[in-house]
Amino acid sequence: MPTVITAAPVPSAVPLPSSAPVASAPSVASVALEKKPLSAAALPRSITYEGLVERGLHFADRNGDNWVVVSTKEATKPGATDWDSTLRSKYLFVRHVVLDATGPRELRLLRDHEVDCDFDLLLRVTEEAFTVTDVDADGYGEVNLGYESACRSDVSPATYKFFLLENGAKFGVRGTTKVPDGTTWWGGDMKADPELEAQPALFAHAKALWPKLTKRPL
Ligand SMILES: [Ca+2]
Repeated sequence: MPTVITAAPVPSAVPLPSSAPVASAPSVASVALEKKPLSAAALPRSITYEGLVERGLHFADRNGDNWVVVSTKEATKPGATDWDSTLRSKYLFVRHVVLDATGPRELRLLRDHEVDCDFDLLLRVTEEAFTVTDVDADGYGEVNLGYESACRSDVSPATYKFFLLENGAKFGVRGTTKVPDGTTWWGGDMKADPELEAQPALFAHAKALWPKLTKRPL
């Protein structure tokens, strides 16, 4: 089973070493989703990112040497009127890069944000969902990424999104978390992208994960 590799947040201004060991490209016939620990300090200098590195993945597949960097950036500004509190914004960046002899080649950049929030701002990647799989056994790793976001002053369901990033393609499920509401439940709806529904193995994987990722304890 793939393991999730987490990096402690560090300021982007911290100099990074020039390179890290590069995994040898596996054969097409036997793709091992080999993972190596990834800390921000282990990121090759050629792989750039915005804001602070929150976590990362490093694995080998049919594309070669894959790096995934999750970073975030936060900002604040004054409210529009005297009685408005400070408005907070948070930006999420997920960059999937293949490193080959000529340098980094970006397969996908996923961006999202929660902006100008004057309540409780939430934009958080689910640690246990951040991993790499190859459930359709095509030799290309699927980066699993789930995160919730909200700007709210109560305990209502948050927006939840789950993506599989595979060889530059993005397959998504969008919906909400499922939260207790007295003796019943509130939220938990999900809608898959048509592109995901067209991929049976990936769709089954995402559907199986969805309730585990989105259901909050009573
Ligand atoms: Ca795959």
